[in-house]
Amino acid sequence: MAIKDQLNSIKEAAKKAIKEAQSMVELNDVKAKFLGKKSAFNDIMKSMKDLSKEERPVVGKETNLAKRDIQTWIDDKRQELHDLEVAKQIEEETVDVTMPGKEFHPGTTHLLTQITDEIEDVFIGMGYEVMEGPEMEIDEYNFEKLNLPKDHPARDMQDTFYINDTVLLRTHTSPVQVRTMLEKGGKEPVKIICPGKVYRRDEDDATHSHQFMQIEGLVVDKDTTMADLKGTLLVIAREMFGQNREIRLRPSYFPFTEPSVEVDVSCHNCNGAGCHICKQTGWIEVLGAGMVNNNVLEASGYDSTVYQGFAFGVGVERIAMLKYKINDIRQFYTNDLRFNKQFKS
Ligand code: FA5
Repeated sequence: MAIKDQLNSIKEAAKKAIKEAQSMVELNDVKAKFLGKKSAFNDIMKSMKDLSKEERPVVGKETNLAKRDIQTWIDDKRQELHDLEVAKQIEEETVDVTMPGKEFHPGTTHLLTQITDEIEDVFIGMGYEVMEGPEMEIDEYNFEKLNLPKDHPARDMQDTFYINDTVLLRTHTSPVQVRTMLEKGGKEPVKIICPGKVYRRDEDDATHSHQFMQIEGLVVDKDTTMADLKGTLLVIAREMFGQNREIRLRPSYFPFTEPSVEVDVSCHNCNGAGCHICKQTGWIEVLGAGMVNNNVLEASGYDSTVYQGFAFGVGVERIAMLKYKINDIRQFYTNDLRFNKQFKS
């Protein structure tokens, strides 16, 4: 067969094979077969030596043109296969906007954490430091240095989980106040709030839990008066229950404060007119407070002839229950999502 015919038949075979290739892999095989080292073109090139001087450049040129044509067809086919693949991928990845969407349930902070954060923010704004301490505490800090020596009858006010004779689960966050005063060495002023979990051997019921949260505050300085305490309590009451609230102080007793007061806030539900929440009195008892007892100042290294202080303590659950009309404290601790989800932060 003349070389020209041979070239034509190679081209025809290549054209057919390229057309039939279904994938890149098959196309690469076709390329190897027709343009690779062992292709029919190589045989033609080898037989060039038998050609005349005049024929050689002609055949060489024809061979190169044939190879170039095949390469062009392969390139075109490659593009075609690539386009097909992209089209298929787009088809497969098409979003069906009529399909029902997936629901996401982002978490939220617990209501008790939200209230703690809100109160912390108010106090940080007034220059207070937020202090924390251990939940497992020593008797000395939880009671003794707070003017509650062993066998003091007022210990009955806080029924306690003892771990041994000297270690207990703290019954209030007041030991953090003791720790802070001791750390300051009786010299520097103190202005702190202490949020945290506390424990008491109370029977669980609608208003009592064996574990609950408190926030206590302590200010110690050289000119601290009951008027400062009252002003601070009014700020807290208004931040928690609305700017129209008023407070009243009633005499009370805490071993660690003298004088001591119970703090009532005018009812946020009826504005003081009387309703079921305030038991028709117009007032709700919210906080315990007082001027720091001299014995407490002295036990924590402060000279009570130079320094005075005030302190207050509040139950976080109680605030949440009043604010959101929650009637059972156990709701906070059962992790019922239907309850928790109502309080999105
Ligand atoms: C105290 O714990 C004092 N340390 C607070 C204090 C600090 C007074 C500084 C004066 C100066 P009391 O025992 O009243 O006080 O508790 C404070 C609050 O904790 C209560 O008003 C109540 O809201 C909450 N509380 C007490 N016991 C429970 C309980 N078992 N479950 C839920 N909340 C409780």
